[in-house]
Amino acid sequence: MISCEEKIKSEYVKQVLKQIEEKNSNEVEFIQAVKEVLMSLEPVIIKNEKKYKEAALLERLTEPERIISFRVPWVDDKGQVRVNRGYRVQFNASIGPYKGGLRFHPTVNQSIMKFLGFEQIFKNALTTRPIGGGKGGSDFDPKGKSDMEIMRFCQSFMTELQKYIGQDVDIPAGDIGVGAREIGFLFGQFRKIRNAYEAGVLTGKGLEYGGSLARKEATGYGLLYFMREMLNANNISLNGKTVIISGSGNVAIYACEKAQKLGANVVAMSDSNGSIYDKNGINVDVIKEIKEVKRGRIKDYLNYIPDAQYSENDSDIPSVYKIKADIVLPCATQNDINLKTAELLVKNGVIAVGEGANMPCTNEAVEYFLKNNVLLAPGKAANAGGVATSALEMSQNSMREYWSFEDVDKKLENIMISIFKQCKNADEEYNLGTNYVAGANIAAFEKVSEAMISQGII
Ligand code: NDP
Ligand code: 2IT
Repeated sequence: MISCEEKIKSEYVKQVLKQIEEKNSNEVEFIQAVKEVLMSLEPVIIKNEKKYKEAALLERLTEPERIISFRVPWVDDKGQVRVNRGYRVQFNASIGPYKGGLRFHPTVNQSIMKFLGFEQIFKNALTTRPIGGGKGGSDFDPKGKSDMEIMRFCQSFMTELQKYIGQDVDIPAGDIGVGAREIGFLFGQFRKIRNAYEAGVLTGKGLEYGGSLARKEATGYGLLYFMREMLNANNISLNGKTVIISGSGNVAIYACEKAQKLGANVVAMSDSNGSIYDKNGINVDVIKEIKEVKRGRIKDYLNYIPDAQYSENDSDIPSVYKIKADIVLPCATQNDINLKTAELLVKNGVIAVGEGANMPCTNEAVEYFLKNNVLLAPGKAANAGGVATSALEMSQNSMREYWSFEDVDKKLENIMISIFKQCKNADEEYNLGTNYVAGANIAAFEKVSEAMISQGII
């Protein structure tokens, strides 16, 4: 296979990529995300190379406006003092205040934060809402911690973070390891320190104190609305298709629920240990009970449905991807599908892949899917329903209103339809050959680059 760099035609893109690799040499995920975007932007960049180069647009786009890194000390249940590292990457606020989730996972580092913040700029631009790109989190591992430990950690994390956020400045939300429980503790601490009820400072809040109906469901539901649009545009129906989903967290659960509502048969889900296969279709209420209530492992599914099968991960191909399916929805974490896994999925006849997670496919896997005519719904577009509904939560907070589930869900569906149209239009305009990955990047870039140029060199 030709290496990615050899295909680059624009001298400007080549030069910027080289600089980024030199300056951030240990940030593997960040370099991966930037490479994927810049390479797919070539048709637009070549057209306007002089203008972008004079404005150092790509250099500015790939350098965060600000990175905050801080100490998070907390006391565990045994009275022992622990220290974690917290981050907030405020990447780009040209079209609205920084907006993006917080991830609590032991793998969190600056490279992961920067790749997520970078992708968020483009995703947020596609939502049609006025939100810029940011991301944050910590290398704190919530697994096995008591509620009191989680609370103390969140309070310490917010004691520092609150200096840098606000409803018109930067609005965090959830991501891996951060759900309603954590957002509640974070909001409580913010409110106490600031002595103000600034509801719009966080999204994904509980319904009792400013949260929005359908935010919990939004990323998974949105993924399926996008998938349905993409399949329909290619004369394929979702109805009756076999689906496998990696992950069993917030995104995976509501992707499963909506896929089933739209007539698909979801036969497998997973966590980081292994996967379950249920030929009769996954019972999503059981998954909710295991993951949302008991915070257990996917293996526990067998306690409820003994006929199902569990497979531990035992190779570099996660076991869930060994199950044959028409549609694959990676909803766990980055780089879950490498080239070897992509080859297996294609061999098994996959028609479409929908990225519920951020960057779940390596660049080689993306290229392989596209070459083999697999319809690929890129995360920046397909999982944008979560942040889009966060923006709807912010609107309700500003208006001091609550909208019904049906109202929010309908708005979400319309946003996802509009996002698919943006990807499709760019694909057609630039003759990309059914490449919604490049389509999404180009559509988002056109908006962000214009905003940045209009606002001068800042
Ligand atoms: P959750 O914490 O609710 O669930 C994460 C799931 O992914 C769990 O099943 C977890 O398994 C699995 N997982 C996490 N890390 C790994 C890993 N290193 N290897 C294997 N499996 C792993 O997170 P979300 O559902 O919120 O997020 C899932 C993905 O979706 C992430 O990529 C996130 O960035 C993205 N996303 C989330 C949005 C949201 O609104 N929440 C919006 C848009 C994108 P285990 O329990 O074993 O760790
Ligand atoms: O990756 C994402 O888009 C999210 N984790 C959701 C961010 C948000 O602000 O709702």
